[in-house]
Amino acid sequence: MAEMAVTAQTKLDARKLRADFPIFEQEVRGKPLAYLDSAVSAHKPRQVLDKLRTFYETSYANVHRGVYTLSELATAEYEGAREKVARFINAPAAREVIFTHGATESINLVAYAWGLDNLGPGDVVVVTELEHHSNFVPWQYIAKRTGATFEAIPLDEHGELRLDALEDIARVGNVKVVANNLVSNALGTINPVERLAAWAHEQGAIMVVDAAQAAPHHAIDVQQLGCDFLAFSSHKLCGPTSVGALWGRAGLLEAMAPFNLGGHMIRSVSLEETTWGQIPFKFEAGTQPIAEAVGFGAAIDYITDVGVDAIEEHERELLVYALEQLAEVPGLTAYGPAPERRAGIVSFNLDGVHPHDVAQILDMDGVAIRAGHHCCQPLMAKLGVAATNRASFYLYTIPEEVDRLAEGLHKAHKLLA
Ligand code: 7TS
Repeated sequence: MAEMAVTAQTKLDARKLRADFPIFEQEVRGKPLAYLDSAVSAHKPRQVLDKLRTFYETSYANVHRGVYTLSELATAEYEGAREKVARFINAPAAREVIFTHGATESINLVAYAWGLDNLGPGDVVVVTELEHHSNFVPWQYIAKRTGATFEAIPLDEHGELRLDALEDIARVGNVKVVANNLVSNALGTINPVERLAAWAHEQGAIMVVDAAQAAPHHAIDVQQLGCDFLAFSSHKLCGPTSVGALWGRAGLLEAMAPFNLGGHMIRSVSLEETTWGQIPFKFEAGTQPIAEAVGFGAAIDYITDVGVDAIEEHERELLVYALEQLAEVPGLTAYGPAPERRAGIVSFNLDGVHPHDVAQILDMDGVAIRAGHHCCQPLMAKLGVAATNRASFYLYTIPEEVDRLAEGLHKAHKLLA
């Protein structure tokens, strides 16, 4: 096993944190699990699992409905989780945080509820070539539905946005919305969202930030970013699936039509007319993922205790180490910007070997990585590939797992290239 400085300066003790995660107690194909796919979803610590169980066992009821004690307890837990989300992203007010089923639903909410009423012919919707499909397809679709023009900021050869293209884009029409991820799931690029938000506002546009890949690994401050909406999921930051958040400026949310219609989001309903409730409830129709939201709050507590800055630093050290190790694998091409410009994600291809074959060879040794287009087909087209392999790190990733990745890649090269 190679010697390296990864553990020496790290403020976070990944080996110790790992003990919080029951998943690592099992072996895969007779080997300890090396889980290098946290960008797709992160594992759950006991603290979150215990919280879910305790909530169901002691405080569970539907929220905002009963006047009985149990419902009040559940409501307090649910609203407490909303406050945790708000603090986590430095939102000015908790009522600006809407619980959704995840980043995808959060972005669809904005694209439909804001987009259908605010876009039309002559308007321009701007995304980037680096978006996950969930921040690309809804905008492309709503642009088509409304007659707006759809533009994508291109990438340079390092996987960075080409901001010099903005002038040309501004000449296409009235820029009304700019949508970008803060961290790319495919390359790890940390995008210049603050600059894009300033540019969007100069154009009279809103700035929508997909923080699905940023929130687990990179401190977020919506006020500093200067954005208007921000979306992320719980499951990528050690929380339960099926819950996420949308933050939006109160003024915008109040002016928007609802997205889902039904129970709990109304003020009054009659045969003639229905009026909407206050935010955030206007956007939370039906029974919410209540326990999941409470678990989301527990996950935020967990990663806040560890420290998001410490997580980012830990991942960067692993990234630098991984890039060194991967550079020694014959025929390997790695994509993405310099380590200081990205999160703990490495995308690469082995010359002449299909990414799925690489991932299968690694799996034989208990190493889990992702292979595919990562829901970023426009980016794959730009890179001139159909798919890549992707390894991604989190707070529980240890350098030995990177060593096992590198060993597996040497093996894949020998067997298949
Ligand atoms: N945006 C980004 C940048 C993402 O990475 C993902 C999921 C999403 C949005 C959607 O999040 P969801 O929780 O609503 O599904 N990312 C990935 C991935 O990297 N590989 O598969 C899904």
